[in-house]
Amino acid sequence: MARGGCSWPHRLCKGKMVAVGVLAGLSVLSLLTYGYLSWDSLGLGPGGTEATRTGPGEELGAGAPGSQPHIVFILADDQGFRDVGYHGSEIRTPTLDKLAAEGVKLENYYVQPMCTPSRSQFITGKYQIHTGLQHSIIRPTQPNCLPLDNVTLPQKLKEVGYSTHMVGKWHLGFYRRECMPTQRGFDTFFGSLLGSGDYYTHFKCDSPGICGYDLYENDNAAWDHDNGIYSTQMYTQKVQQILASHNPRKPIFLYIAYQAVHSPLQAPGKYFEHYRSINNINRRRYAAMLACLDEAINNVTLALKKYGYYGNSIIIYSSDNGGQPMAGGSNWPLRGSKGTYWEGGIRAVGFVHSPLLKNKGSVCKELVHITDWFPTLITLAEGQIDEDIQLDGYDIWETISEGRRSPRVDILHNIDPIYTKAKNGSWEAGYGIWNTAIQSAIRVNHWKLLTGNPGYSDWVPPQAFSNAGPNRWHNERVSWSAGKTVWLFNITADPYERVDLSARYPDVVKQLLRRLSQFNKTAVPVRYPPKDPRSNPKLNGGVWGPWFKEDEKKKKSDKSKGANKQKKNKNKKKANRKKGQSLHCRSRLAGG
Ligand SMILES: *[C@@H]1O[C@H](CO)[C@@H](O)[C@H](O)[C@H]1NC(C)=O
Ligand SMILES: *[C@@H]1O[C@H](CO)[C@@H](O)[C@H](O)[C@H]1NC(C)=O
Ligand SMILES: *[C@@H]1O[C@H](CO)[C@@H](O)[C@H](O)[C@H]1NC(C)=O
Ligand SMILES: *[C@@H]1O[C@H](CO)[C@@H](O)[C@H](O)[C@H]1NC(C)=O
Ligand SMILES: *[C@@H]1O[C@H](CO)[C@@H](O)[C@H](O)[C@H]1NC(C)=O
Ligand SMILES: [Ca+2]
Repeated sequence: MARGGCSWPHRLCKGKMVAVGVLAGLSVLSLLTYGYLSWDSLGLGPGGTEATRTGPGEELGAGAPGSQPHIVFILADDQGFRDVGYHGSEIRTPTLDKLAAEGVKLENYYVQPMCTPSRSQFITGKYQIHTGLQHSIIRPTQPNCLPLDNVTLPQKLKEVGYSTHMVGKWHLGFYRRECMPTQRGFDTFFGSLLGSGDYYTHFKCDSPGICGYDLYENDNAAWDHDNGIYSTQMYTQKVQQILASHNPRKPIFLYIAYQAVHSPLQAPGKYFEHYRSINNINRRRYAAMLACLDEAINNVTLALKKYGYYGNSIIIYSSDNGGQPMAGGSNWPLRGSKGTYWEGGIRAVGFVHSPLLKNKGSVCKELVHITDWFPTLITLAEGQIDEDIQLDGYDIWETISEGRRSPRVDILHNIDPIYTKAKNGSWEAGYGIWNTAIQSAIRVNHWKLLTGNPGYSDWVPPQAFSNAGPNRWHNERVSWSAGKTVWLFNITADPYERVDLSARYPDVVKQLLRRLSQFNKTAVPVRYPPKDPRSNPKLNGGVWGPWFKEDEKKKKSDKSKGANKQKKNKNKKKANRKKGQSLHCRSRLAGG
């Protein structure tokens, strides 16, 4: 029990109580109590193991075969907070607006600031400090992937009879076969393994000359199935095929991770129709891409209805991180962008649409995090959460469906021990509790604390996209002394992070630093290996794909003891190199 006795579902571990309790006057305790009561009412008291829940399924005959809901999880890539009609965007998203309006809008919803981190947390229900992926993204040339001993959501859903399908972008590593989506719980996979690529050709150059093809059907390059269609349309067609060929009386989990609206900024001509007047070329292209994505979601919804899934389905829509203003995305009025721990990087567009919701047409302002889908969906699917998986997510179905208080009072946004670029950071600045050179961020009820260098920190208002070229920004620049390494905000009162309260509430700062320090004690080592030249697609038939061959490993281990010794030494050298490289990692804004 590395996590100090803090286990799901009874999450009121001592550390949390202390940390939160001292933050008096925030009605945290009443929130906690309420959250605790709601656990009780679920029959999930201390040590409770009854994972079966009551809820929407019950009215439709819980336990009866066929009552498990179909789960459709749609993840958009790099869609900014303001890049949806109902958040005031100039880009029209009639489908998203309608589905959200008829469902439950999540308006206090958090994800991680980049692709791999959000995807890893969604699929495991765990923070990055508990999977080793706390630094940056998985790069195509790195021998790294979601650790094979971390249990995934599709694996859990398969256990209880779900048919599991993934369409779209994986970005959780592929250096060996065991890392592939089909080995990590999906019956079928159609999509890409990397973080980005051409929307039509599915080629990607990671660096000059290191290029390859990246479209897969299950474990093989999908040359034969590649008809050069724009990926948003191609993935939607695949979803339609899956739905058409599956029996709707059997539960299905469909994870649709669209490539849109991540760069490169490409869209078919017809989607530019309404946006010719947007002068900023990046924003115009982004608008077209988003328009197409919106149409795709409409097509998916129509297919769910046409083939008989809709009545017993839960559609969850989420962005994976904030928008990248340089690539057309907008997070206004939030601060910062993709790749940062400002709200613009992590506060996301999200909603749930389902005939099974009780409070249809409502707005949920309770704290919800991307790790919460794991326990929520497994519980809805009548699956079992093993007591020994230490989850960071909470079952938030009643919060969403019935408007109850969220059981969640805090979010560890991240601790990245490798990213220590804040030059003036120190243990002193962290009251001897925490080294503020480290990039970290944590939320506890209203409070959010950031340390280190949180990343690009301007506000980018809509006018920034108006007439100037992409190089001329009318940002609201931040004026602070460059040496700052601690910030404290009351996010509820100040969601735009304009008033830093760290000097005014040093005791709150200390409490939050202590909480960070507690989380840090449960962290596993960072996995961020140096690139492996064997990853070059040229050595792999022109395809990005698993390059670490099991046979090779076997042959090696079959050799003499002497050979093994040599190998060990080699590994040692590698580990040292890894350390050196990690400290000089590339910008967080790249990729993801
Ligand atoms: C995930 O995998 C990593 C690497 O093997 C391991 O250290 C960690 O304990 C695992 N975490 C969980 C919660 O399974
Ligand atoms: C949606 O379906 C229509 C009608 O079949 C089709 O013309 C359109 O290309 C589809 N759009 C997307 C994005 O899949
Ligand atoms: C976090 O934990 C690691 C050990 O896992 C330790 O080396 C490091 O000093 C800790 N960092 C802080 C800021 O406490
Ligand atoms: C940051 O450190 C430099 C010296 O390394 C110092 O000159 C500067 O005053 C510091 N800034 C702050 C705000 O502490
Ligand atoms: C934080 O903001 C909320 C909402 O405005 C308010 O209720 C709470 O009292 C604030 N906390 C502090 C310490 O100002
Ligand atoms: Ca992303």
